[in-house]
Amino acid sequence: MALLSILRYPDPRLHNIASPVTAFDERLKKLVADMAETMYDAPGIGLAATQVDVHEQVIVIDVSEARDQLQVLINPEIIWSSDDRQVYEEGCLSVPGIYDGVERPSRVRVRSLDVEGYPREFDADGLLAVCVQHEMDHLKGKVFVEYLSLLKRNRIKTKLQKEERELKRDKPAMAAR
Ligand code: QAP
Ligand code: CO
Repeated sequence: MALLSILRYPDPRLHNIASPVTAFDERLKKLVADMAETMYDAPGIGLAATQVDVHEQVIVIDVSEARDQLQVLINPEIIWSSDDRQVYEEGCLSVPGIYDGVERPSRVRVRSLDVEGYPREFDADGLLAVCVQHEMDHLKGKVFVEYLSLLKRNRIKTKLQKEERELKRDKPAMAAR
């Protein structure tokens, strides 16, 4: 297993559209295992392949308290959404340190494949519903900050670009120690 590096907003690769998975092979199993390890290490509750620069429809989620309920969604589709909506304070491993409210349908019905390629269908509400929709947005090239006002999004962009510059500037100094 290996930790993967996570793309940070506003990296343009976060806007790539993911292709469906067609081969349920060892390579897919390794990608899923590495994504799960990366999510647990972060720690996060969800990670889409887009965020680790792999543009295929693969998502890992664990919203459990004990961190022992890994869900793997391959080629997911939302086949029903509720009319009622909820606002949830979202964050994202690709947008570190930023949290803001996003309104989405409260409940969704999801159809997806597991890592072996077998279909599954489930209903999600609460945090799981938020997480599934947030991660599926990543596969379509959408980051949660795109639901916020242009003013907020530009502030977030500027802040993260500044942090990125500082990170890069600190790297050579660390190597020289
Ligand atoms: C998406 O997000 C999500 O800023 C998953 O410094 C978020 O795991 C779904 C994280 C909210 C539903 C509700 C974010 C970790 C993790 C940060 C995450 C950070 C460290 C975010
Ligand atoms: Co995210």
